[in-house]
Formats: sequence, structure tokens, C-alpha cells
Amino acid sequence: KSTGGAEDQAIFDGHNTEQIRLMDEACIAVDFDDKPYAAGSKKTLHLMSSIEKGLLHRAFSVFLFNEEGKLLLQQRATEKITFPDLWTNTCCSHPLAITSEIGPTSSLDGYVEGVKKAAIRKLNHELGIPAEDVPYDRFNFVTRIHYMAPSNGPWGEHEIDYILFVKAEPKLAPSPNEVRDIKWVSSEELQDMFNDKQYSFTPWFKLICESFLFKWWNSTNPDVSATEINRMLS
Ligand code: DMA
Ligand code: MN
Repeated sequence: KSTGGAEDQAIFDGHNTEQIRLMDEACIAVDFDDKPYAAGSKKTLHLMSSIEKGLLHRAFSVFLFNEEGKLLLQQRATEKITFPDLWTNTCCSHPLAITSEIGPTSSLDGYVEGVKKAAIRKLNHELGIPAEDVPYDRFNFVTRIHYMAPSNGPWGEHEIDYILFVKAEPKLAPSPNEVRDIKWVSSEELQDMFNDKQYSFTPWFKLICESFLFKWWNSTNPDVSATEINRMLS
């Protein structure tokens, strides 16, 4: 339990109650080949002490483009325990260790199905996007990225991250506990933000932009393997 002993008191000290509660979510621990083998709490899976022991989990990153080809960015809320206040792609989170989000079959197709359902859930939770504005069939699974990044304090990420593109014109009602600000950008405008020192970005968003995003921009058929796991552990 996240509200337990002295150790929890230390790692959660000063953090937001709702964000502490979300650290109890059951995420999916996976092996090096992205095969799920256990449920693990969001807390356990995001402690660098666990990551240093080799724990890895499943995540997703949504890139939502509008009809004009602009990408929706979010600035993470100050309340976020990991990577607060940083600018990043539309929405990131973790599929939960429940049948509908692990996926109906132990295959990449099954996993992608679970991740898309989780993406619809979190686009609503973080940005207030109604499910009908982002229909399941509008999501394109692009590829998977394996990366590791320390955050502040004891926290970090070590994930197999499913990249999803979706084209939509959604209604938006961002949750202030999750999202501080939002911004629609063209590829050129995002390049300008990267050159502007007032903006700081999450490590995974920087990795994805540097490696792939600018050449994939708004593409429905990006030139990348959908089955390989792109290892970005440098
Ligand atoms: C985690 O995102 C997922 C990636 C790809 C870093 P997050 O910290 O925003 O998760 P959540 O919204 O569930 O707190
Ligand atoms: Mn994570």
C-alpha cells in the first residue's frame, strides 16, 4: 500500500494525494521480449531501485494529429510525481494488468488491442477527450521502443513503449491534476520549441523526436518495423 510505512512516507513526501493514489495502479511487468509475466504496482515499477534490478514494464505514447497535421502536446502537471512540468506528446501512460488491457491473446496483435483500449481510457482521464472522438479503429500502432530514463528523486522509467498515432478533432477538457497546459504544433513549430530554452521536454519524447518523429510526422504508414522492438538504451 502506498500510504504504508516510513519508507513510503519518505518517497511520497510533499506529493499530491491523487497522484500518490495512482501509484497503486497495477501495471504490466514484461520480460526483455515484451512478454508479460506479472502485475506490478506503478510505484514498484517506477522506483530506480527496482529498475536497477532489471524490472521493465509496458507503456504507450499517443501522438494525436488534427486534420491540419498539427500534433497536440501537453505540459505535465506540477502534481505529477515523475517528470513534472515537462512538455511531451499528447498522452502517455500504462495499460493496466486487467484482461481487456493486457489483450485478448498473447501475441503482438493482442497486446496492441489492449494498449489501444488503455489509450482511449487515458485520453479521457488526462485530456477529457470523449471516447467517441477517438474511435478504436482510428489508432495506428507504429512500433515499440525500449528505453530507460531516471526522473527526479528515487523515480524513473524503464519501458517497452507502444507508439500510437491517431487523427482526430477532439473536444478537450484537460484535468489540472494531470495537465498544466496544451499546445497544437506543426513540425516547424515543434522544432522552434526545441530551440527555445523556456521549454523542457520528457526524455522519451526527445528520443522519439530525434529518432523518428520528424520523418514520421502525420504519416499513416511510417517507414519502420511494426514487429521489432527498437532498443534505445544507448
Ligand atoms: C508513462 O507516462 C508512460 C510513458 C511512455 C513515459 P505517465 O507518467 O504520464 O503515466 P501516468 O499518466 O499513468 O501517470
Ligand atoms: Mn512507466
